[in-house]
Amino acid sequence: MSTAAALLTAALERMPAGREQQAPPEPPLMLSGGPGGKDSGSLPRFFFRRHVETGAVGRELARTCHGVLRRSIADALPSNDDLDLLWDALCAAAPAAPGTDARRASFAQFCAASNNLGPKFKPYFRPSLFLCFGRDELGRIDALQFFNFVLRKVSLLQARVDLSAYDADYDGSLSETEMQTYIQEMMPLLNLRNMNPSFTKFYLCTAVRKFMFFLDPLRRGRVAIESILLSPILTELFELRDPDLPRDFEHSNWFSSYSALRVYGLFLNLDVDRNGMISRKELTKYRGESICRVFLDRVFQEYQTYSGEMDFNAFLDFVLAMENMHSVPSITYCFKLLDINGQGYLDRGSMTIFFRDIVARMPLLGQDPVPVDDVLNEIFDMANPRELYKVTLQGKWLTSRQVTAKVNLLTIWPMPDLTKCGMGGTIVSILCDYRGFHNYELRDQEK
Ligand SMILES: [Ca+2]
Ligand SMILES: [Ca+2]
Repeated sequence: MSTAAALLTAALERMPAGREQQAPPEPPLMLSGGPGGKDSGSLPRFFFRRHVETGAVGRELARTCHGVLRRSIADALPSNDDLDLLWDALCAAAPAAPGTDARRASFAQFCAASNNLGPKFKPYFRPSLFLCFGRDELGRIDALQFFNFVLRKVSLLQARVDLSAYDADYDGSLSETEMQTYIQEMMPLLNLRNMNPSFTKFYLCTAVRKFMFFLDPLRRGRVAIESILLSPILTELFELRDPDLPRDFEHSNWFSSYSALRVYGLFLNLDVDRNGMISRKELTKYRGESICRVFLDRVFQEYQTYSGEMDFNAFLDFVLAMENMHSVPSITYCFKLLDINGQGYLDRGSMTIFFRDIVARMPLLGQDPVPVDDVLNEIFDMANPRELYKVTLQGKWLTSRQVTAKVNLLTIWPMPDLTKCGMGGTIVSILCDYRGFHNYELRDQEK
């Protein structure tokens, strides 16, 4: 044995058993400019599990603290009488211009109005807030605009406090059941004409579904309170607190008794065998059989069914998608159905499958069939996809290879097509609904 071989053998013998199996420790992944700073030397932590109180004492403490916080915020809010005082103070400080109702307040008048008001209005009379409003050449703001701002903010804060009372686990969001309880307790305040108490269960399903369909796109079963407050859906519900709501408004308001009974009537009319579910065959009759048959097949393939049949909740999702075709949640709902091969985009092949069904129906309705390719070319023109003949929904993620190649992010991500082109609803309705295509043709001819 040579000297080198002997040294190597001796070294191996001195090594602890199993040492040769261990891989050398990997150096930490270095990030420059990460949240941990230049010297953090490792990936920052992005997820922190929420601490949930499991003990009886801890739960009671959390409940009490939450209640105290809500009460303190509610007590600090101006009441209706306080808001009347605010308007009186603004009128006294900023008299109306001769011959008009317009009231404009300078900063000095703005401050003078606050002198006669209590501490509840202190947050609204900050100089920084005054500067947020548009000012005329004399530096004055519109008193009515300021008053409406305070009114809106107080109303939102009150709604925030009210909604928080139903957030049983204090996570800032409401589940479907919590939303149902909120609306059920609000029902006596709503203008619900001709509502039979036995219909309450179906009314609550119908009302809550609209919140979930529009504000829970990932179908997590809960909606953030902040999203509820910022959405026009809550305003639509609050409209029904007006006892003199005009009939026209009732017809267009999803939460009215008229609308809820209309949708429930649709469900009952379609449910021919009266088993409380809608089968694929029964859904054919929806909207005068104008929905493309392949599209209806896809609804039963992609969305939850029970033994191949649709329950009332699934039917509500379908109706909301069909009746709000130009909204992003509806386009997203339909895109999943139209993307028949699960490719993440619509191409000529997948669109042809749906549109051919629409064309086949034209002679039955006394119309000449249109060339499929011509309409598909119009659709591609409307969507104007970044990648030729591939209409995506709202974006395309980079592959790791593209990141490594340091491609220009702005040129390939995101790739908004259907939801950003402004014609997504029209495109989807052309492909899935004969009436949608017919309306598009009529509009085209009127131009
Ligand atoms: Ca919650
Ligand atoms: Ca049925």
